[in-house]
Amino acid sequence: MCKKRIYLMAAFFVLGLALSSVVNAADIVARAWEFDADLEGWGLGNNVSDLTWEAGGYMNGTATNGDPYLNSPAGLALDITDAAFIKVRLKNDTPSDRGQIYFATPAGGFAEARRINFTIIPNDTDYTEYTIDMSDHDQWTGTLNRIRLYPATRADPLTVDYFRI
Ligand SMILES: [Ca+2]
Repeated sequence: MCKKRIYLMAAFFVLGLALSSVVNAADIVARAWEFDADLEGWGLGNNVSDLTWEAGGYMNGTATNGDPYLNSPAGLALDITDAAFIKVRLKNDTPSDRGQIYFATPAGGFAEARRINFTIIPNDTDYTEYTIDMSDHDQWTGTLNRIRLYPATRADPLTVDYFRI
């Protein structure tokens, strides 16, 4: 086998490794809440009534006004250095087209400085997975203490299948 061909094969191998790492970046999961058996420590934040676990693996509640949110357990101490994406699967059975995520780090608690909006499908009759790119947020770094989800910004039923970081 000539040297040129070996170099070419090596180049393709390295290229393949690089491409596979790009593809897999969105699949890195630092922490996941699947709600398979219970609420896994998630709880009422504000303006949500009747938050319950639902057979089939869902968090279910009713937003009572346009500012509903749910909190993860506190004290996560999660290293988010390589966690560039959040994936949340929910059913937005409301006319709202916007969800929000707030996060708390050692730099500070839930505040506008640590918020990101994401677009959701209004009046969705099925579950949709939303991938939120956190890598451009300058405060998304180091250690995550707690996270807060606004599944929509309208009052109506809300259902979340999973939340993955
Ligand atoms: Ca689930």
